[in-house]
Amino acid sequence: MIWLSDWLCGLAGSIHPPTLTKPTASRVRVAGTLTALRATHDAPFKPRNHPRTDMFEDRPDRDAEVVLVGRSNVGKSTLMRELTGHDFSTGGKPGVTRQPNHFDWASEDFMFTDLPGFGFMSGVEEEHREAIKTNIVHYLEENAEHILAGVVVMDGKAAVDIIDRHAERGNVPHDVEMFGFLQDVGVEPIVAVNKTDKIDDLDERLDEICDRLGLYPPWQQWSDRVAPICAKRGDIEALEECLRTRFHEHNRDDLLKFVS
Ligand SMILES: Nc1nc2c(ncn2[C@@H]2O[C@H](COP(=O)(O)OP(=O)(O)OP(=O)(O)O)[C@@H](O)[C@H]2O)c(=O)[nH]1
Ligand SMILES: [Mg+2]
Repeated sequence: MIWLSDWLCGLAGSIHPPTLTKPTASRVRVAGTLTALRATHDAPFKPRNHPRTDMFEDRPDRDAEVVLVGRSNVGKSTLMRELTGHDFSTGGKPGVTRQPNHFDWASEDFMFTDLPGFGFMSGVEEEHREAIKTNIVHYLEENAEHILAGVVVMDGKAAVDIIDRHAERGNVPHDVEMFGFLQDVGVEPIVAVNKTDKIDDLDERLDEICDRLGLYPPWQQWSDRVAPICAKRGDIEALEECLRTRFHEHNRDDLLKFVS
């Protein structure tokens, strides 16, 4: 079980005994220095891409949303590109996305959101990273009722080692924490295991990831919420299938066209 207080406490929150009291925390605003690219309008459904300066006030008023979350540099913005057909800033160093990239359609009450990464970011002070993380938490919490899917993107090559390293130090690993946090705010997570091109034994790795998240292996049992993808090569079919299932469960078959 993951707690907001833990999440707000440190880079990888310490393990605390469960509490039934939902902690409160003051909202921290981030002064944005980077803005999203404005996309050209050449895709179906009249897409609109908003430059962002604030994680809350500039959120488009959309009733349904799919959110991409995860550590920095795992490939969220690359995946966003594949989902929307439009370019977003990506990079070899963590911390490229500092403000949410929203992508919506003028005629549709739906959007994809690519959130800034958390964890290590090159050239970013810890205080600022904490502020970004706090904003992410509040964004998810405040918009949970609109979020049909919280896609936790992981670097399939590195995730298990990072999780185990944090756990050995007695900390709650970020990915595990985010997975539980989404569940706590009522958003069932989907795990997109990215960079599969760098993984030798994919089944073994997916089983390990499931194990760390408390999903009893084999991973195939969780194919409605664990999706191996390679965003860089445009191989995101497993995730799109998970999203189609999720939309259907939410009686939103009208959104299937966005993931097919
Ligand atoms: N090998 C491989 N690299 C990938 C894949 N997807 C993304 N990358 C690379 O991973 C790096 C980070 O990608 P981004 O999309 O910027 O990652 P991000 O999660 O948005 O990063 P932040 O904005 O810093 O949180 C880039 O160099 C991408 O080209 C993939 O499927 N395989
Ligand atoms: Mg990004």
